[in-house]
Amino acid sequence: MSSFFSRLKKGLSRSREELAQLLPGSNVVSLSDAEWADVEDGLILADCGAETALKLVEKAKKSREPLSGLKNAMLGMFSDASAVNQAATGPFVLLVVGVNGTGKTTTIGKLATMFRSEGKSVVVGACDTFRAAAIDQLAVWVARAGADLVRQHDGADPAAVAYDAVQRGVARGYDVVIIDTAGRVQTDKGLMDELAKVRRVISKAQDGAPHEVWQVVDAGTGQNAIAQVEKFREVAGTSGLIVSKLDGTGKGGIVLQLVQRFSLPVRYVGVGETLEDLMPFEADEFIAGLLPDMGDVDEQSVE
Ligand SMILES: Nc1nc2c(ncn2[C@@H]2O[C@H](COP(=O)(O)OP(=O)(O)O)[C@@H](O)[C@H]2O)c(=O)[nH]1
Ligand SMILES: [Mg+2]
Repeated sequence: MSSFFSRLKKGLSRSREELAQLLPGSNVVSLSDAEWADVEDGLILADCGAETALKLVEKAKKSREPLSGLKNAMLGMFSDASAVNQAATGPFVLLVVGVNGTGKTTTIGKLATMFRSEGKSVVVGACDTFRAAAIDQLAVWVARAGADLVRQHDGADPAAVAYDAVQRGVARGYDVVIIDTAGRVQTDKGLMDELAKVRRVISKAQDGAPHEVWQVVDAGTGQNAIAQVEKFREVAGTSGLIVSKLDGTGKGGIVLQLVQRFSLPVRYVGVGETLEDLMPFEADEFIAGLLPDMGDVDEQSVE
């Protein structure tokens, strides 16, 4: 078992243990309606949301075996992830967006590290210009990753910094440009307009950019994550999700709910605070972390 997977599994342990109480192993061929209702409640407690929980249970009920039925119902919610959109020419430009504190800057450090380990050159634009501390925090991550930074003074226009960063990426032949942005609540119209402007300006600096817009969602946010993705997708054109802090939530059903609602690919998950704690999202690994395996179930029934 990879250490990443074990951290994910540990992070999701609360949901898994609760669901293990409700889902018997392969020796049981059916659950009563009351038992399925308990499973549905368990899924809601795991952050799946009422609508997704109902859909999962309706599908799983048709299966001959409850646990594998639920597993397959979950897998069915993930469409085959489309490939990441690539740049036709020039650098791959990635805009990273999301609410305050979700983990954008940390995730950018992790992504820059990953791209560097693939031998790619990376420049990062510090467009969270509200606080000097935010720029300094990003500078530390970027230096550790071995990437370069484009910054201006604090208070500078974020769109101007984004433009500079993409232009630098094009002019100097970088492979990847990543744009960090200030966190913003999706209901703040002024800041959301500013984000739309950042996006527009990026497209002026390079045709076809940004190639991807990844929204970082904190797994611990609960139901508000839905409203966040809805609004950011509308304003910034979110094209993929990164779910951070899956090491700490104890839950994780929010991932299923987001995927079911928005059909957006989950590209990566964050499982810790260091540069290495980012893993590509794999639906089957994730589900294996969320649901009890036969071993867990058997342990339960032995007790
Ligand atoms: N446990 C855990 N903490 C994380 C993860 N990603 C980010 N954080 C922490 O979340 C906090 C906010 O992160 P930051 O990158 O500054 O968020 P931003 O405001 O979206 O840029 C920091 O304390 C990070 O260390 C993660 O995957 N797991
Ligand atoms: Mg930040």
